[in-house]
Amino acid sequence: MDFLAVWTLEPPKVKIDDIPNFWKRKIGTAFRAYDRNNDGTLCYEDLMGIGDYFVKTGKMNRKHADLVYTSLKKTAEGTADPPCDMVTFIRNIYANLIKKDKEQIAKLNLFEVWNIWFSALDADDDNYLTLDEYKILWDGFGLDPRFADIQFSWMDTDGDGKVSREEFQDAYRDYVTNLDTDENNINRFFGPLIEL
Ligand SMILES: [Ca+2]
Ligand SMILES: [Ca+2]
Repeated sequence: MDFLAVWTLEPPKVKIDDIPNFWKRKIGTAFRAYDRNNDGTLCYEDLMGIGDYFVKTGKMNRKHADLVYTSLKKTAEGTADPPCDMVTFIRNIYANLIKKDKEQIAKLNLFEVWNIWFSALDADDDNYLTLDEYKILWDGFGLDPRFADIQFSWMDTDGDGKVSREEFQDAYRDYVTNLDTDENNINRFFGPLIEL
């Protein structure tokens, strides 16, 4: 299961206005990246459309492209029907993240998806992402390429010029679970933040 799929769990009640704005922008930005056809709702076709792009552009061999589909299908688990709008998406993720039993959330293995993504992007299978390997993700999600290297450097916490599996997953975990409202938090896992 993907962290973002927690929106499908029965959420405790929470008002959208009570959610920190900075965090809302982060999750809204993730929503926008997944909403491939840009119609304001997230559905199964959006997710598969992302997978198709990776295959179509020929930037991945079959084995790695299959990993992309595996990952996207996990994100889609339970999210295909009905299509989800952005506000529902943000509110339900927040409600489940903040209010639900932490142990229950921990059991869901919510970061597995980005472990698979890492394998998909690691073209030479050396267990590290170079900037070029990483840029495939930005291209596939249609993110502004000008900021890819900034995010890459931010994730490379040990400064060895490569992003390890741990560094990659830590960046995702921080992005979705860090409620810090400090605008200086520059983790941009899904590209520049949208305004809400
Ligand atoms: Ca590599
Ligand atoms: Ca590194």
